[in-house]
Amino acid sequence: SDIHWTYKEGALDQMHWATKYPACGGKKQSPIDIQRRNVRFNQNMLQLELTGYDAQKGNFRMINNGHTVQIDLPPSMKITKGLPGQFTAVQMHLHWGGLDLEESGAEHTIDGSRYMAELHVVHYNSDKYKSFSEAKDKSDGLAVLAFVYDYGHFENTYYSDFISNLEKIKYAGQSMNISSIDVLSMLSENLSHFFRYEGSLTTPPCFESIIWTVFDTPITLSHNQIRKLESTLMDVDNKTLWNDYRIAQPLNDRVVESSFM
Ligand code: 1SD
Ligand code: ZN
Repeated sequence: SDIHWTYKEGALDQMHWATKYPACGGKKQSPIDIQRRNVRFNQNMLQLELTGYDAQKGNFRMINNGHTVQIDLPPSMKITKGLPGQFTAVQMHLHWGGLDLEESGAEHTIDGSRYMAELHVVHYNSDKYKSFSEAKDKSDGLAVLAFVYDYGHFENTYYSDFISNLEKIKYAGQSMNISSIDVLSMLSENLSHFFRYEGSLTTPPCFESIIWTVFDTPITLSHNQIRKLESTLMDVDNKTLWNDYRIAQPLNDRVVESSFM
């Protein structure tokens, strides 16, 4: 069938993903609720080394794919230390909530509370696999860096271009090229405090292939910036694209580790 998956509406909403995508019913799914009192501090956990994350010039595609806004990243961006092997960046995208309902839209929750939005920087294991598509369904295939967003008092000027570009890719399928990107500046300031666990893609087909690193320090955006993120893009049905997050999945027998006490 060509019924399209959705978050909340229609026949294939998130409660029913597993009927078409069996992995979505697995035991190591994402996102999860991170419970601080249950995480295990791992003092041997290595800090991440991010190479090529600073300002890059080139031609990068920014696309409204109907589920999110995605920026394709250059292969010169890599995680060179801190994970089992080298992981090469592929793309980054966001998940957010809804303006009307004032609903928050991060995917990972922390002690049950949900931040406004969440950034995912997706990488594949380039030591073992030739491409993202080869890696995406392998248990050691992918690594995602996740950052939550919170309200701040000031405009985050590292997001100004990104936010104003949303207008230009309003409709599902639209894309544009951007000529520079500075991902490092778009992350949180504290990269040393994070949680780590093994999980899955948070969208169908939900492959259990991701080493998740969820940072503790939120990135802040102004109210205006968050409002624009929540209200500018349209989905495939030409409705406002919002609340594109999956609810927390059972932890089952997994343990979440932390890099800090
Ligand atoms: O939602 C994304 C999806 O768009 C795609 O990027 C996938 C990687 O193939 O990853 C998921 S997520 O788990 O990074 N949300
Ligand atoms: Zn995502």
